[in-house]
Amino acid sequence: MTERDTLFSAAVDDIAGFRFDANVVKVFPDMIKRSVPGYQTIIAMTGTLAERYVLPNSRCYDLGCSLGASTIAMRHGINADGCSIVAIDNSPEMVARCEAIIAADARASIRPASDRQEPSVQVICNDVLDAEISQASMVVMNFTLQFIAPELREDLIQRIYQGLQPGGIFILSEKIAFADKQLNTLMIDLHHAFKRANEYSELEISQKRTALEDVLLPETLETHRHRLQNVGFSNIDVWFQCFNFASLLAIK
Ligand code: GEK
Repeated sequence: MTERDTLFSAAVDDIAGFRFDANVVKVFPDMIKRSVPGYQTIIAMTGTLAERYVLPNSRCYDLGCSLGASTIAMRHGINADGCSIVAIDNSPEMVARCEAIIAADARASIRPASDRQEPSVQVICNDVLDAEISQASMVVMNFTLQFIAPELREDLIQRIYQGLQPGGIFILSEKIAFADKQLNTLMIDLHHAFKRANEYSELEISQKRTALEDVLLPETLETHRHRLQNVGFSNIDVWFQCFNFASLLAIK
């Protein structure tokens, strides 16, 4: 059972930088659904893309897996045999809960013996910057690059590229910024309207914004595109966008 996110509903004197701790884990599914426009669509389509792109005997990666929503979508979508999914997050509290959710999902979705082999799932507590990525046909990084120091991002994307097999797919979902100031303000306002419509108060919206200020560092779509091109991806485009949230796909 997921709890309702009320983490910032009361006034906080000293808003510390946002951390993915036990309190966040408890409310995470509610928080992300009510905060990220299109989250459920992006997760569902991750499964559809897995069905199309994941090759037999390859690995899939969910980088910054949180509670494993993308991992479960991939696991359900994959049709190829002999695949494994590696889900990585550096929050021990997230990883512990993710393991329990993945185990419950496995029990609930046992298929008849004649069906395709169920992909195995390994949940690892690690920094994505230290993760080894190899033999991959699909790498998903949904709303995680935004938390990595900008100067370390290209190196990580380079390693993802190197770890993918030719024809493999990389899904990168992020909160984005806009170079045009007026558009940037408009998109932030529209996002706040989305949060208000999902019953977050003005206080919750403003305190969360402060908590994320130096922690979540969005970049423009142009910056993301250039970085993906620089490391070698050949086919790159946005497949989903709502306000200042977007998902890109890049094919090796
Ligand atoms: C979803 N993808 O539900 N290494 C590993 N994990 C990290 C790092 C890092 N350096 N930095 C942050 N994280 C998920 C949602 S949430 C997005 C991803 C959000 C982890 C962090 O612990 C958290 O679980 C996740 O990245 C970001 O589709 O809450 O906005």
